[in-house]
Amino acid sequence: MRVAVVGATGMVGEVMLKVLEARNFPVTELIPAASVRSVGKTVKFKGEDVKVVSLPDAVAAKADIALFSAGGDVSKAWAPKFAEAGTRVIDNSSAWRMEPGIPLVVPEINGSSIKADDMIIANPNCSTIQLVMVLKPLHERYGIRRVIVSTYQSITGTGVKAVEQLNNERNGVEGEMAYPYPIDKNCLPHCDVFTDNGYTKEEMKMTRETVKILEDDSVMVSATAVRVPVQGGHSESVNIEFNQKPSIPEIRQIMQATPGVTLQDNPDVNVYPMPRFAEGKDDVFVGRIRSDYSNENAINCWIVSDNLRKGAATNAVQIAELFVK
Ligand code: 11C
Repeated sequence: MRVAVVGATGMVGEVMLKVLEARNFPVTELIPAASVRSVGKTVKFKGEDVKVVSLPDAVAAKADIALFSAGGDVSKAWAPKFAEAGTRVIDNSSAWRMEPGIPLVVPEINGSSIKADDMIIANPNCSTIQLVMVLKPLHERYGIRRVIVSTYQSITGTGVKAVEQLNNERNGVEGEMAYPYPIDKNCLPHCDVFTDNGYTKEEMKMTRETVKILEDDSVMVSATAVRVPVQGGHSESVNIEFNQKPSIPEIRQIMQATPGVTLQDNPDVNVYPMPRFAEGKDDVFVGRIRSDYSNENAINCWIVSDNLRKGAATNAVQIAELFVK
C-alpha cells in the first residue's frame, strides 16, 4: 500500500512511522507530509531518509491510505481533499469523531462498523481508547450503567511543547510555556480547553466518544481529566457500576482473555500498571480490580496505556490493517 502520513514530523507522526515499521505494515511507498515549514526535511523509515512533502503534493500522490495527525484544523480542511482523490483517511484528531456517519473505531471493538465506501475513519481520543478497551468486554458480560473516571494524563498528550516545558522546568531553564502553570511537581485539572458546561473538552470527548464506540447511549460517563508530570502514558482511576453484581475473579478472567489488554493485578507482590512501564508498548494494562464496598454492583480499577501507541498511532495503524485484510 502507498501510505501518506500527514503530520509526519510531529510527536504522533513519528510514532506512526515506528509502528508501521514494527508491525511490518505492507508499505510500498511512504509519503510523509507536513506543513510548509517542514517540507524538504527528511524522516527516517526502514533505514532510509524520506523527503517530507506539502499537503497539496500528498493529495496529488493519491496514496491508498493517509494517516492524519496534524491537528483538528488540518484534518477538517484536508481530509475531504484526500478522500476526493481516492485516499482513505484515518484521522487521529477530534475533527470528525462525532460526525454522524463517520465511524469512530477501535478495531478490537467495532472494526466491523467500517463500510467499504467509508473514506474518512476517525481514531478516538487516547484516554477514550484505553477506557473502552476495558469497558467493552465488561459491558457485554454485565451491562454497564455508569462510569466515573479520573485521569492522570501524560504531557506527551499535549505535544512536544509540553515535553520541553517539563524538561526546562527540571533543568531550571526559562522557556515557552505549554500550560498556564508549571507542570513539574504539579497536577493541572485541565486537559484541553474548558467548555460552557464547566467540563473540559477532553472530559467531554471521553463522555461522548465512549457512548458512540459502545453503541449504547444508556451508558452514563462522568470524567475528570488531570495533567500530571509523567511521560510514558495515561493512567485512569475508574469506577464502573454494572446492572448486576459482578464477580471479581470472573472480571480478571475476562481481562486476561481480552486481546489487546494485559492484566497486571497482584497487590501481594506490588504488581499493578504504571505509565513508566507501559511506554512503548501497544497493550492496555489493567489492575487494582476490586469491589466497590459502597455499591455491590460496582468495581474500581486502574487502567494505563501509552497514549502515543494504542492511544494514537497503534490504533490508527490497526485500522489501516483492516483495509489490508
Ligand atoms: C491529551 N488526549 O492527552 C489528549 C491528546 O483529541 O486526540 C489527544 C487529543 C485528541 O491531551
